[in-house]
Amino acid sequence: MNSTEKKIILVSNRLPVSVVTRGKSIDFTQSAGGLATGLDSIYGEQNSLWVGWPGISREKAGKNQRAIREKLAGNRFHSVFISQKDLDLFYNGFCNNTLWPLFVYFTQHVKYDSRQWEAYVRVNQQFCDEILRISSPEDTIWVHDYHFMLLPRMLREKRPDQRIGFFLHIPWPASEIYRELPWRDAIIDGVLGADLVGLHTNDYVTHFLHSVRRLTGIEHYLGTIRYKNRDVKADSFPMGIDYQKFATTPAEKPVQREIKKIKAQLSGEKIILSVDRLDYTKGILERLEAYELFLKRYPKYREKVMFIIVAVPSRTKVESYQQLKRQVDERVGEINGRFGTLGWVPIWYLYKSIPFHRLIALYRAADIGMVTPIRDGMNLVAKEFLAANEGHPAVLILSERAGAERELGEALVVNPNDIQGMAESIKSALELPRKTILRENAVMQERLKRYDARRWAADFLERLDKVEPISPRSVRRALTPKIRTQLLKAYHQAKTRLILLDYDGTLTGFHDKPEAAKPGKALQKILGKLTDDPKNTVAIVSGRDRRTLDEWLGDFNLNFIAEHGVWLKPQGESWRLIEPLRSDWKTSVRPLMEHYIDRTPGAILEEKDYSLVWHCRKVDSEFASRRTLELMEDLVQLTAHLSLNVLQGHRVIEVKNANVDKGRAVAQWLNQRDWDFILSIGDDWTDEDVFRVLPDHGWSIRVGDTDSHAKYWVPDVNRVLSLLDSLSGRMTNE
Ligand code: GDG
Repeated sequence: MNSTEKKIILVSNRLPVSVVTRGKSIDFTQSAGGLATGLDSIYGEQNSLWVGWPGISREKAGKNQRAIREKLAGNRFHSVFISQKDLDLFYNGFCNNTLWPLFVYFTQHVKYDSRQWEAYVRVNQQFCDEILRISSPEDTIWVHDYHFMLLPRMLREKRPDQRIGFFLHIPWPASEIYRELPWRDAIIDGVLGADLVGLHTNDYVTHFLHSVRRLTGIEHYLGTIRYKNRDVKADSFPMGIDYQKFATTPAEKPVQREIKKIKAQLSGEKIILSVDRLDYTKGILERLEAYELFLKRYPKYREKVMFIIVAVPSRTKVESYQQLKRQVDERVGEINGRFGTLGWVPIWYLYKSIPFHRLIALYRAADIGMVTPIRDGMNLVAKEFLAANEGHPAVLILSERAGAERELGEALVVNPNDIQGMAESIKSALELPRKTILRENAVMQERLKRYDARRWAADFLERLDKVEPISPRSVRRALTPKIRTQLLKAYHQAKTRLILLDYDGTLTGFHDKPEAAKPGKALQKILGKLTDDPKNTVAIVSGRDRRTLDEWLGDFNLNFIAEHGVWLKPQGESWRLIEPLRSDWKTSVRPLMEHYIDRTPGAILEEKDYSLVWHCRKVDSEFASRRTLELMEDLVQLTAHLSLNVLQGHRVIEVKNANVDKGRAVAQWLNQRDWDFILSIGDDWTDEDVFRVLPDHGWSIRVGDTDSHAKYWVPDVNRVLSLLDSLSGRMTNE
């Protein structure tokens, strides 16, 4: 591989191989698990590098670290060694004791431990540093799974233009569950560092977008979220398998031999098979119960069927897994003891990982595949089972809670908690006509063949390539360092300057309570410097009431516009109305708005001299949007014959006299003279009225990248302050 070529960097917790050291010898074994098998089939075809943990702690690898790294590098695997302490706290801890159980709805197993969270941050940072070291900004980085949900943001901070994808292999839970996580904001922010967020099914995408909206208040548009001035796209990509491999391997000799061996040990019994990691989400105990009920209900099938359960050891250091292992051992023993006869064992139970060719032999030897997880992001076993049985009448019993069910609706679909239903489905599967099975399977096999692992990965990477995090329009309008320099130059050359500044969201950030946005020291200093310059006329063009502006900013040589243009106060004069206005309409509008306040906990009513404002910044965002819509409709109807404007902004509705706006108010200053330099900065729709009336040579800047009449945009309040600060400084070449 040419190191200067663009690479695709895959990042996952485990590399697809694990290291085993015995004394001086270093061996590698293939790691089992959905992610490893899925990506393995596409890896190698791309110019790629796979970054992950090689399955051995830093301490255990000891002096062998270098040798392991070098050996794996030959296969384009880049090893990141994790310390034993972090493996406990990060992997066994935060990943498998917090994120995993929460995301698969097993809240009874969730543990919240801030030390484990700190380790999660630490290991994400460790991977970030390593990736930055070995990659270039042109590479595409594809981060996988719940172990690295902070990584996209960490990378983005260092490399704003890097292409970053994130795929979650487990479900994204309903927002009500996700909200339980103490670190929910950091995790959402972390994931939104990516350009493209992939999930297995549309349900998970919906849950993800819902969680984003509830926690950040940001709405999506057709799956695109505008976050921190970038577009992040969320979409579903149902992971496929290497279909050809699973469909052709059964014909191979070692597999055929293995099938014969299996059958030779039986006396013609039908085989029911299940293959999973030993995990509480996989529904193994419920499946055993269903099998037991089936044997009880239908004695004629005793000695005619047998159940082969392959349970691959998984997360064996986690207490809940150890407990599950004991329970499964016990239940298998009970069922075998109760129903077994001298010549018949109802369950063969294998607690180990088996070689690939034996797995395929089992898939092919089986008559029924029972895949009944309580929750599963996708479940590849179901797909592999079907692929291995092309032209062969094997029935798939599939849980409706596996992501795979969305593509495999022709299977016998069951509710994994419905023991009776599952017992009945075993009977139905045994009695289904061969023709029906082949017909239904063929439909599913065709689908799996088309959208296989390669298509899945290619689809994701192509979409990632197409995401335009910043639209061409935004690029054109961004206040780049070059334009900033031109602005500073124009400012310094001017003898008369007019500076029109909105307050909230422009000079200070938003707060839940409108009164908490008092100017801080930094802002006071900047305003002091700007207003002390005799060439400057500075006006605060705000929606706030007169009293607040006087109280907070009255000591500066400022001009004021309050209540979105209702009140004017030129410097050194007193407040006056822009024109005679009426406020008697308030008596008919106020009761309606108060009614909505009563029905919307957290909403508040602000009363200004000539306007009424409904704020719902503290209200849950979905609820807030619903109520805002309803209130808008009622207000528009109520005010149809009054000379009023009903304006909807970001979580506010303001009712005010028609024809009064900031644009009209600033005319007072704009028309005073021919200004050499005019600058207007604002962050919302009320400021658009100002941008619209500026003369051509005026500089207009909107905070945040949205559709606007402003010529330029800056991302946040800090950029505004730094710009204003540099206006009052000396001209530099920044
Ligand atoms: C996670 C999500 C999602 C299993 N036992 C043996 C063995 N395997 C292989 C199977 C299959 C893989 O492991 C298991 O994949 P699953 O998808 O069924 O489940 P998870 O490991 O929980 O995977 C899951 C997946 O990620 C992909 O996104 O579908 O929802 O939980 O490929 O063949 N392979 C061998 N011997 C075994 O004993 N050789």
